[in-house]
Amino acid sequence: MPAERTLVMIKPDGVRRGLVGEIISRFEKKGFRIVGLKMLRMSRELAEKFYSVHKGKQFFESLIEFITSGPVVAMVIEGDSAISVARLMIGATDGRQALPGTIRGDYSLSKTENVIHASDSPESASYEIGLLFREEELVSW
Ligand code: FUP
Repeated sequence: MPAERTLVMIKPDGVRRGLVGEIISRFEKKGFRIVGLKMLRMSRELAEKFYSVHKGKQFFESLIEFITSGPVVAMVIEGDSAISVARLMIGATDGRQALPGTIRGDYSLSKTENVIHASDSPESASYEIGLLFREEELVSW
């Protein structure tokens, strides 16, 4: 399996709670290579694009409000099966159901404030990376 890239993003609750270092560390220790990293505060426009697949759903508005409520830390990680492995590491969407040992399982009790995002397919990975990073901000090493 060739190296793959995926987008991981620590949400505003994770930043507020001081979990940035801990979460980055988990991906590094797993063996992924960080090839892009930034802190930003999402605008409403960017957030609506980022979550466009959820437009029209009943939780869309609260999701946009939450994700724009403070800074996020976005990173692109690279490694074998990065997309599926990162999804395993973050755990189920609802922190109450996410298994202990996963990031959400260890740090969240909520379905909205669930600490972290990771792309769920090759298509969403390339869409989300493209929204948050310019080509020259990604470093191959
Ligand atoms: P995930 O891929 O696990 O982040 O989950 P989804 O793509 O299904 O949902 C994206 C985000 O929408 C979740 F991280 C949290 C939010 N959400 C809710 O707030 N309520 C819901 O019922 C479902 C999702």
